[in-house]
Amino acid sequence: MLPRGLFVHGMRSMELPLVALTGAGISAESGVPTFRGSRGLWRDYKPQDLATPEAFRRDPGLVWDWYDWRREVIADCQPNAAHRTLAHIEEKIDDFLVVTQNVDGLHQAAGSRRVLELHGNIWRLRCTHCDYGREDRRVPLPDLPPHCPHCRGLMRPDVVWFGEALPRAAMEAAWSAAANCRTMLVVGTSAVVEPAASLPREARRNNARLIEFNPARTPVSRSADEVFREPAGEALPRWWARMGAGKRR
Ligand code: BJW
Ligand code: ZN
Repeated sequence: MLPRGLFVHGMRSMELPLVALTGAGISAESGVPTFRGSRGLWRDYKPQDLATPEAFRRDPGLVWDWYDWRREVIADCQPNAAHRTLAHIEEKIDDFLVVTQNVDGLHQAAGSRRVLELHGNIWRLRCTHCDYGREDRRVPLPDLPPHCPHCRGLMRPDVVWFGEALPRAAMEAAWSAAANCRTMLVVGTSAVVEPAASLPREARRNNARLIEFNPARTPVSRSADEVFREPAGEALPRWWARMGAGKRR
């Protein structure tokens, strides 16, 4: 969802001092499972069985069981120090923007308001028939799979599956932010899923500084100006404290 007050086209000429691109790793310390890696969701579940429109058409009950379980996991999670640091940065730096691939809503729970959600939000449901959508935070959902109150069509999680287009306004705003920022923080993403993975490249192409926070190496690492090989909940607050103290390197 595009945050109120964010003008997509107006941003083209506006230089943004700082933008953060976040992925599942930023929520790992909150207890939200990541996708890839030895303990990621894709170790036990196949993306093609659960995170594609074909999988949903084939077996909506199976897909909903998985999302209902993930909603229950996320419902017990709280934002961590990394989410809170980004919310704090928003209070201090004009036009600071979080571009997230996450669907968990933890940035907003931490207090961030300028958040672009590229892959949707797990707390929203939308009808596959009439496009009616609503937020629903009940866990577990009472009737699975849920049906639309207006047309009785099948409701789906309002997230972006493989092979689906990203929400256009959010992607345009994210692209513009990448092209116009001076520094991009790349936090907790394996940076392999397109088109989000192209955002740091676009920032770099436009001479932005890239600062990566990730315990593991990623495709971003080779072009990053600074890398913190640590959990984001530890490194990001420390980095920000250093910035706040005016100790820029
Ligand atoms: C820590 C940490 C700590 C751990 N602190 N860090 C070009 C080339 C090749 C392929 C494609 C291409 N263009 C499109 C594609 C296909 C596909 C794609 O990219 N595939 C690749 C995987 C090969 N992309 C798509 O299909 C996209 N759609 C699209 O392009 O459509 C085109 C189109 C246009 C017009 C009409 C129609 C179509 C859609 C992609 C949707 C991705 N969806 C998912 C599921 C969302 C819903 C849900 O949650 O269920 O999004 S998949 C999953 O991956 C999820 C994530 O947002 C996304 C990215 O993962 P992320 O966030 O990076 O997590 P991980 O787990 O990969 O990494 C975690 C990182 O954290 C690791 O690096 C750890 O080290 C680190 N970490 N602890 C900091 N404490
Ligand atoms: Zn409907």
